[in-house]
Amino acid sequence: MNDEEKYLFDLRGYLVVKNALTSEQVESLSIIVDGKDTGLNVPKGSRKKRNNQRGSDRTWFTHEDDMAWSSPALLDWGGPFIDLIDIPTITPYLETLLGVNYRLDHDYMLISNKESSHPLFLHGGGQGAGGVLDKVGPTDGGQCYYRYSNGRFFNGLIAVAFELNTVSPVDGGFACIPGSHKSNVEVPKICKKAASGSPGLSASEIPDFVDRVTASAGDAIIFTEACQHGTVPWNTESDKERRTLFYKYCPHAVAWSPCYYNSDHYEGLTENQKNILMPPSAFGPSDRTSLIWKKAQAEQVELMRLRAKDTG
Ligand SMILES: O=C(O)CCC(=O)C(=O)O
Repeated sequence: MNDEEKYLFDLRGYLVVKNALTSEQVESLSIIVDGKDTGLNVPKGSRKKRNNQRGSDRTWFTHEDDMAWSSPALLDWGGPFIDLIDIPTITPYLETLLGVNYRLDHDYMLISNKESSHPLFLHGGGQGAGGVLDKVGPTDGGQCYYRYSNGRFFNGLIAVAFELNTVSPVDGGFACIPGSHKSNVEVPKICKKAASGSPGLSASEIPDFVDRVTASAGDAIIFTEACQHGTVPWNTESDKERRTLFYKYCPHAVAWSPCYYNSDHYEGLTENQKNILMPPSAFGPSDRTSLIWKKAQAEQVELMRLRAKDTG
């Protein structure tokens, strides 16, 4: 992360890393997504409403039969999805923004198209931009923080959003209030407006101080969750589709998701990838905590086995 990027991240709360993925990586990730029965892909022209998220993010609990503390992740799709855990084009940014021994907390894929257009729901930061429904604002106990001191960045959660398709601001996509990760005053009321009974803004209601961010296929948008952000409603005139893979990282002692990864589930992980999949721990990877993780992972497997037996 060079000095200009550090300056811009501190100033705005986000960065676009151009060509974080090669075109081969974009292609292989896209082919896997195409081939999966994710509940996200419906035939062209179908009126069926899409469930537009898939992954281990448990701010959404989609079905009562879902495991409460262990969830399907994009990593389960293997290969290039595993590579993204510590991809060399992104790792230096994570090390600078989070320090050593950060962990992957959760992942998910977001698909936006004309059938899945929702109002913009700004959220993040300590100011509660999303109003009463903002789960990561005022009620998070301070985990959604950003700080820079003694020459170091401190972030409670860093999101890396890999774009598989080119998105232009007129289509929709990521938007944020640049600089809001450092704001001290409550976000203007217009941002909390309820459109059609639910919180959020239609495209024409989005104030000028919300920036729409342009990204091409293969680019990654890195942002601090402390910056007020959200998804611009998809332009219903656009035939394009946005496919974004989110990998969200935090310091090793912090946890956002009630679920954690079990590194025993994934074959061929490097030592570094195993460390990044660590459950939250106040001590980071060490001989002593490794023993605790091993036991916790084994117990997780046993609980899954017992549940499967119970329902089977
Ligand atoms: O990239 C986007 O559409 C924003 C996603 C978002 O709101 C989030 O990751 O919390």
